[in-house]
Amino acid sequence: MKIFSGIQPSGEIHLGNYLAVIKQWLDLQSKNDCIFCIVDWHAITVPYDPKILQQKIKEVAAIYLTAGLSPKKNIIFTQSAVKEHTELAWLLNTITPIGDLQRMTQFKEKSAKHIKNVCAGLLNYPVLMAADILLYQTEVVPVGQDQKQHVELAREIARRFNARFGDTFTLPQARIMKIGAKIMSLTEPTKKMSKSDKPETCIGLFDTPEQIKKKIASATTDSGQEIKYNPNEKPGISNLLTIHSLLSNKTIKDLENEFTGQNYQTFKQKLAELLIENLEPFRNKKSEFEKNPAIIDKILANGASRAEKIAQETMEKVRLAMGL
Ligand code: AQP
Repeated sequence: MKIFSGIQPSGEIHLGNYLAVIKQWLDLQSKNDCIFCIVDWHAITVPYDPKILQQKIKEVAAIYLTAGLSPKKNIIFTQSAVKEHTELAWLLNTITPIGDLQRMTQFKEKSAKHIKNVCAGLLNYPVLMAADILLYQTEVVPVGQDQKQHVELAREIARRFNARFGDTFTLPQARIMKIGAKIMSLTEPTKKMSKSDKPETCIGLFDTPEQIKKKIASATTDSGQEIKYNPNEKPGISNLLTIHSLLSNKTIKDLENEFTGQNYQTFKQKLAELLIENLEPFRNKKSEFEKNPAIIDKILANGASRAEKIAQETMEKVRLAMGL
């Protein structure tokens, strides 16, 4: 299968990105043709600091590699290195109704959050994402729950293009984890964990053991002391149980049994230990890549030239179909 997926270099990659998305990539990489992108053009649709964007791109690449994605087997590259993404996005804009973009949940949420800075790029974000996906004739897009709507729109744009200009694009579909598709904020467990939120709301993959202990200890829990999964009535402990289950590979039922009669504090201590152990490779490798940034530059340049070849083939078909 042809797989495409990406993460924005818009902050520190967190546990939600890792458990819901990067772990899917690790499962998919051996048997599929995978393209993993660092989607920097998406990250600039909200206010950002140009001085640190390159550093953030490198950090995301370091996380992809540390997690275990093979740069030989997969194509790993930065979106802005392949100009065809913007060319296709422009062309797809011409067949995308504005109403479809205005009803996107992410647009509504982000435009409310950045009320003084709602740029056209934020509205057109899903069209650029459709271009990212369709350029590579993608069949499957592993994402978190929040991006499902954008993948569905990409599919609809592809269907509309094919109907109007002839069969050109593969129709993509989202791949979403049954458990952990939406990891919630540690301090407001009814909200999604988000890169651009305050540090105490999320666990970053490079967090130190001290930071992890502190964040988990102060994570919002619910009334009572029972370790029970019930996202409606106990969103805090349910989120922590989900995280534990994904890291320990134990079912939530097994965890409920294991922690019967124990209190939130004991559970949180065990979860912090588990996180510290699981994230150790990220902390260790970070300094290795920082000492030798040329490794990452080389991998991204190689990935970009492999991606560009596929993107150019698709664009030839698209231009021909559209009479350009
Ligand atoms: N909390 C989450 N739980 C599960 N999956 C998540 N994803 C993001 N947050 C969670 C998934 O991670 C992938 C990459 O996300 P993104 O970088 O494209 O942007 P995002 O969805 O907007 O993520 P953030 O963390 O909330 O970033 P900011 O704050 O910059 O907007 C996607 O597949 C996403 O579903």
